[in-house]
Amino acid sequence: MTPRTRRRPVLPPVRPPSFSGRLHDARTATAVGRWLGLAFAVCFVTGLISHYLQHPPGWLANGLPSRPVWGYRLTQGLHIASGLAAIVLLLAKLWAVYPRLFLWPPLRSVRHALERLSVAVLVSTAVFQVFTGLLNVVEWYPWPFSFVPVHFAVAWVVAGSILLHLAVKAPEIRAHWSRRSAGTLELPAEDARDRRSLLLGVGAAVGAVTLTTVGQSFTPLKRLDLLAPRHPDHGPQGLPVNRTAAAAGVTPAALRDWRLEVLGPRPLTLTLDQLRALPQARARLPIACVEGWSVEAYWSGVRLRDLVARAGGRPDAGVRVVSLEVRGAYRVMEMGREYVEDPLTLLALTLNGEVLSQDHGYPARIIAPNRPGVLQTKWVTRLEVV
Ligand SMILES: Nc1nc2c(c(=O)[nH]1)N[C@H]1C(S)=C(S)[C@@H](COP(=O)(O)O)O[C@H]1N2
Ligand SMILES: [Mo]
Repeated sequence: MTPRTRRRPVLPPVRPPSFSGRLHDARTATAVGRWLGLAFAVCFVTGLISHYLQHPPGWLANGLPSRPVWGYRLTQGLHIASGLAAIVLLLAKLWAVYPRLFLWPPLRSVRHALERLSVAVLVSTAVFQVFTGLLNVVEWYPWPFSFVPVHFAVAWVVAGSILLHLAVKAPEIRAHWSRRSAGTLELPAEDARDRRSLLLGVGAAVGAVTLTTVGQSFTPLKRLDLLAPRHPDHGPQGLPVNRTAAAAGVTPAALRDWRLEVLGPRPLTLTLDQLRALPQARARLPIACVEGWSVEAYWSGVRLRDLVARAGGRPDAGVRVVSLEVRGAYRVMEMGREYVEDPLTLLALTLNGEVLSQDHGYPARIIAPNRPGVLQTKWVTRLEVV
């Protein structure tokens, strides 16, 4: 025996944690992942629609569709509902795969390192996206950046990471796609029943979240709307208010000398009585807030295109709308030709048969079909034909 002269210090062996739960497997991850993928896909597409309706690129600014009148109501309702469902599904999915965080050795190859990096990007951006979206729904912004551009940019990163993830995991997804294909993989038979229970539980949680919130926009279910911050019926004149006159700095004193200015080739100024004396039109249109609530109401007032014509504007003009509001992101709004031309686009003076309340934009507000709520400008004081 050769005597060892020097002994290397021996580190205690590293023991990664072990997980006794049996459902942290690819079949569970695939089953939940399919629904999560669907929720994210719906959320992404409806989010793009919302974004481009609010911030159309130049070439689209005059070509946005003003029909169907309920279009934005539907897509934004789906955006919020799929986003809320995605929170539950994302939690279930993370539960299914989290033991992989503790893989040992953590990195086996360059390829493995890249794969883990892509999953890290996917998980962090997906969590960020549903988290910021949820807080926006409750109008709480505990961060230094502005919500809309960041939420929009990160959506692309999530979408790209999901596509990459699908590509990397394609063989496993294919193998575990259906119960039948999974049956050939020799997963323990007794897990199947437990997995079914787990998936039923996740489905029930998604159902509960959806049913207790979707009534904020899908009004037939409004009686179940227990968890959404807005109820479609609660507010002055039976309609919620996002920003009150007080919050917008619109004071009774500022309203006393109110006039509507219409700037164009033949500029004019109108008092409220003069506006009321013009031909009035009526429309049943929804207000659909980006934060998820929406509700239909009856509006009446002067067609925007009539006001443009009076100011000598061409029939295909766009309009810039300026509010009396002192500051705020929605003080100035641009409206493309399709909306200006639409006979349902009104400078509304009444809501559900009554003079607009101050919080709903007295004396005059915009209401247009198929537009995000943020663009239904209240307390309008100037129209600029452009
Ligand atoms: N001038 C102005 N108009 C505005 C807003 C605003 O902050 N300022 N908020 C908008 C938003 S976000 C929505 S959802 C609708 C809500 O209209 P309502 O308060 O009459 O229901 O008004 C829009 N019009
Ligand atoms: Mo809104």
